[in-house]
Amino acid sequence: MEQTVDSKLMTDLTNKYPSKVARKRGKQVVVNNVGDQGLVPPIQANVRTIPGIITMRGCSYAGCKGVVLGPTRDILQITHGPIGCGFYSWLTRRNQTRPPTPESPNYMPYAMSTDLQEENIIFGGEKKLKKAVEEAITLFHPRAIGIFSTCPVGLIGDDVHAVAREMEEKYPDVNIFAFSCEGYKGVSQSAGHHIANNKVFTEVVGTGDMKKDGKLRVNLLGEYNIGGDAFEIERIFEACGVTLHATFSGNSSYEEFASCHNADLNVVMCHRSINYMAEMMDKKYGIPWFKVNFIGANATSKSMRKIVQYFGDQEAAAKTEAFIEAETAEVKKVLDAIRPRTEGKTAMLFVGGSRAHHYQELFHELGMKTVAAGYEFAHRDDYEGRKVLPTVKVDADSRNIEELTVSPDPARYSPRKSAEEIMTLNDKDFRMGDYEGMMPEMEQGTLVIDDLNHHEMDVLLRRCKPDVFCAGIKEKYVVQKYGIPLKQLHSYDYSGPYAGYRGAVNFYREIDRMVNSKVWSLVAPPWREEPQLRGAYVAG
Ligand code: CFM
Repeated sequence: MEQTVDSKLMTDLTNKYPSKVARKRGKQVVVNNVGDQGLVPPIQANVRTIPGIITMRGCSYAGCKGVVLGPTRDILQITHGPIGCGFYSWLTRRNQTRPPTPESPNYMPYAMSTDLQEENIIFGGEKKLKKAVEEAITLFHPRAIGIFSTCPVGLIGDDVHAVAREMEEKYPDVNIFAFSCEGYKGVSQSAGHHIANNKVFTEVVGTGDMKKDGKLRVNLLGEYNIGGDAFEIERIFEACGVTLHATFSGNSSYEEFASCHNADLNVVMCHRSINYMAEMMDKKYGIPWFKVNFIGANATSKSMRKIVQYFGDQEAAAKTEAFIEAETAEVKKVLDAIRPRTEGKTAMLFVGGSRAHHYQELFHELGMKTVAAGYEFAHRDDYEGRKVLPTVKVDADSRNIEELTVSPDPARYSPRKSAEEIMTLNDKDFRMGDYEGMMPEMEQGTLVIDDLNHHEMDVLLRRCKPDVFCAGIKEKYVVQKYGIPLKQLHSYDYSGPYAGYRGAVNFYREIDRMVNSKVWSLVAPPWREEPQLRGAYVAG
């Protein structure tokens, strides 16, 4: 494929649109150019999708219930809404969990919903919600219940928070809280992340007192155990002598959330979905954070080294080095065999709000070039780095989501590192409380597109013919009909893990199979023969 983005491609992407739409989309399509201090061209992000365009995005309910809270096993989650919302958020994301004992509560295999009907839309659904809460308590005796609002709940005005309060008064042993995460609340699922962070922070964090053993206690933020990623990361932490106190929220429990203020460091994997929590915990408890990435063998080693160096613990540092040496030797064996077959091939990644960046590491290890990438719903800081935060425009849609004012906890605020210690760490390139974004790490002249849509994807595939396209289930079969393999980077195509060392090996093997299979050249898309589908409508 042509490596440089020619101006013709840039025009082709938007020339089918009415001029106003083309102008708007033009601000979300950028040719990368990394200047001094990682400065990159601005990209428009986190704005409404233009009506009529087929976006890849999801909704606020999905971001709150599905993404942030979904992977927690013992907060009983009730979807207040029509059955479809609950059904389609029922484990389709492939987040896994492993309860400590077979008797430990695990509500994840269930889809609990109030199943709102027309009658409830007309006369209100609060009574039904109360009944659902009572039924859930009688059946499961949970410690906590989360209620999640869907679009119609907001439209008819059910007060889910009043219901939560009333039910908590009746059942004081159960922590009951509700999320106003109606699907339409923001421009994408990103709004749901923020709503989830706020509620978990005010209703759960700091309410427990469990403290796990170990000298190096860390919370892992923004890791959701898709395809078993968290299990691999847990294996690595343990081998390096690091205690994983709480994960938000892969393989997590309510008690871990409630007592996460007892850890001494927060590391952030998915910046987009959970940066709010990291910032709020720093302000309230004095726990600093930095960005990590466990996608890619090199990135995993780098992240583990940073974690043990933060604590300055010699014993853990030695353990970590020995572990990294042994693991990377295993990874190298596989990579050496595969890389000659993948070297020089091209990839495009259009996923969510962090994976389009993280997975470039794995392609880099395979010697493949990421020629185009973009997020569905990330904000400018995820593209350009947090340094642009002061210049990010706050529009009406963002203002809709509450920004909590957080101050130091009078009893429990205790800065884990002094200002001087933070400075020393930053001198060693720790970038405390920072994220440099995706674009500064991408090559010059590569293409970055925010909120890619179906039409633009079509143009990219026809014009550039990448060796592999990474996106989700909505894109998968269209791309494959073009004769281009698609790797699902949301659900991992029934596979995984891809995190850590073992995950990297899984990924290398699968990409090798995909980009070297002859089967794709045999695919004849239906539209090659018949570009327009014809049908007849018979009335009566
Ligand atoms: Fe974070 Fe995620 Fe992602 Fe995300 Fe998601 Fe996901 Fe994703 Mo799908 S939290 S932003 S809202 S890394 S569900 S585990 S794969 S779009 S790139």
